[in-house]
Amino acid sequence: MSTTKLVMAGSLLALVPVTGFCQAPSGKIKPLVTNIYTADPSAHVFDGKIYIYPSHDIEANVPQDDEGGHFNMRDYHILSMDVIGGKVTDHGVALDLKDIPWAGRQLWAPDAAFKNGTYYLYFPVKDKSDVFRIGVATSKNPAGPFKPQPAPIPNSYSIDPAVFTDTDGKSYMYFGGIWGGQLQRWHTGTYNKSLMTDLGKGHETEPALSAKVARMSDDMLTFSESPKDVKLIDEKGNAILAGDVDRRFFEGAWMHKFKDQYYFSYSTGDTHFLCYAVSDSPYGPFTYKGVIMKPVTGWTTHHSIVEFKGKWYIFYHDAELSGKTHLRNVKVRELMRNADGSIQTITP
Ligand code: FUB
Repeated sequence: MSTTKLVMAGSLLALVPVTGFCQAPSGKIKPLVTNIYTADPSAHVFDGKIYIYPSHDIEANVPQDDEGGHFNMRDYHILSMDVIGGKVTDHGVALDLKDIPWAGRQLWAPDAAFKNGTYYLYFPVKDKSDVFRIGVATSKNPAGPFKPQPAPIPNSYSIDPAVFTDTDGKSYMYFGGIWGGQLQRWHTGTYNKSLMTDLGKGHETEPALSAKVARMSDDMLTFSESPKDVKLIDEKGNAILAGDVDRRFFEGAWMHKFKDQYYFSYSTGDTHFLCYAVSDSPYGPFTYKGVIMKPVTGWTTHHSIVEFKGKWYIFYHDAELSGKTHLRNVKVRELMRNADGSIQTITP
């Protein structure tokens, strides 16, 4: 089947059961779905099932550039499965760009949360001025359809929201991404369009730009505080520097808690690692600990980590199906830890 047919089929189908084994007899990890291209999987356990909130990659024929113009996605499909390795269901379109009144283009990596009997879908999209903001949409069903709020979350900017609810019930949004994710443009507090990638030449020995964290209000629709820096430090307590490109934050934040420790994980973007850092507070500072996953096929790397039935899993993507950076496919594999809680590095 050609690429075009694959994508068209995906956009027309709803509630599609898809063969969902994740590991071939050879040991090779297989894409979770092949009827559509998917990326940036945020996985959660809701109602005893795994729900995956991915980006829905499409061929929009936009030339590749450093701002990620070729990632020109227009809707979200939610996937679910009862067991890891079981059948994967594609629930069809859960939210469409055309139904978000303030949106311009590019629906990027989403996340979801559940509170007060409501499911929340958080999504980054450029507004009509081409500035990334983060929106929220609600549903009574984890698979949607989701109804968007009329405006973006006030004080939100940049991309890749990841919402973590702590064991005490407090929820936090981690977000941000440099280069095409525009985080650097907010460095001074107001939007400065001239900063294209990061802080630029001459800033390599300064602390790297940080992801942001903000506690969510009880209704999960706004921030209850101004976003703060997610500080990354090395084992000596020094800030990770902008020039330390194998360790500095780029995009794709995720948070999980293991044995009372907060694990902040992220992508290093142009060096293509998934890394993690640990703290005893959800606000950090987080001490860099190592690489979770070495580079995958394709430019971007993006993940989530979730516990399900007593095991930990990492959901991630690569570009195995298409061989093209902007047409990705999500995968899952078990995440292994050492006795001290450190994460074993995966070579995909
Ligand atoms: O999918 C578009 C962007 O690519 C995401 O927002 C980033 O994390 C990267 O995966």
